[in-house]
Amino acid sequence: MKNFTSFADAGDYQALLNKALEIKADPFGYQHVGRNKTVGLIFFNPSLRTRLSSIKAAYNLGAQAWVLNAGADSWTLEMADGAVMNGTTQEHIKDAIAVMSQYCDVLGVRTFPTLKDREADYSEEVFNKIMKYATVPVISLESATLHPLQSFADLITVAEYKQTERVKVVLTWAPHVRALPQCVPNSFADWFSEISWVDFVITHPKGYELDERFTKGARIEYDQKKAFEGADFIYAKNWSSYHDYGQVLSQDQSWLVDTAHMNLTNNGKLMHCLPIRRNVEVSDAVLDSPAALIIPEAGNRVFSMQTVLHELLS
Ligand code: SN0
Repeated sequence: MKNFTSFADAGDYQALLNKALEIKADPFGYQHVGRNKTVGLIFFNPSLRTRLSSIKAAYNLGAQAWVLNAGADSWTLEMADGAVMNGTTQEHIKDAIAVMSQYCDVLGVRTFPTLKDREADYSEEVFNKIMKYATVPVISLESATLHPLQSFADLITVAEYKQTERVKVVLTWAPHVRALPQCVPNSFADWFSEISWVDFVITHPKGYELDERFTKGARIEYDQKKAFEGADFIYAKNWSSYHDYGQVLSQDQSWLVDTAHMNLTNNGKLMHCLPIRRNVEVSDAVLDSPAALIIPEAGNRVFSMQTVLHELLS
């Protein structure tokens, strides 16, 4: 592994998953790998789980971590190549990232989509610029289009809770009050469409089709109730439209995942990456039931990060 930005970087996913389960069973057993190493983390957007689980992962591995909130804590960064910097931006991203690379052995980066310019977002303009200027391995802490550490944590969670050899995993669109990125569902599809022991189904209202580069021919079922039948895992998430880029096309409350929905499943578990708008995306009754895996799922963010750090620092 050279960088970690998508499923493709995971290589042999089953081997990586086994490594994560090994590390989880003995979280402090690999501290020789992180000894005298520094993990840098730069955030261009808010974070709770990613920030804290990354610090905890570094700590478990015997490494140190620092965090920079770009913009808020640093100089205002210029992104445009060749800019005449006589305006409000104070430091060019090329200098900032090259300097930060001097202060760490691996750099985690969070960027977000504009949700306005699909071309800029889906070419990962900002993230790729950072990759170009970094001189240490880069980990995506969520880019404009993907969130691979979340998907890897989701894979760990499904592997831990599955009761049968093969499982049916359903990614369902859920309502929301704002326009959200497609990163989490793109990434979930990028990973779960590839897992040999998963029957993967995506369900959403018409118009919410994701980029086929990530869904890779996965089954789409527009009837949510039909999709839920026999499911072992329900992964709820809102996203804005990819085709009608960044638009909210529906707020249909019948898509809210409630107990009646869960009763259609095979005693299915409910997953969500968090943060969740309770009683908008999923009902309290489901989120507070034994079917909900949201807390252990968030806990696994430590082990997806720790495993990736282990691979990049070994
Ligand atoms: C992020 C998203 O990409 O959907 C979380 C990613 C881990 N969620 C939000 O931005 C939610 C914001 C809100 O207003 O609820």
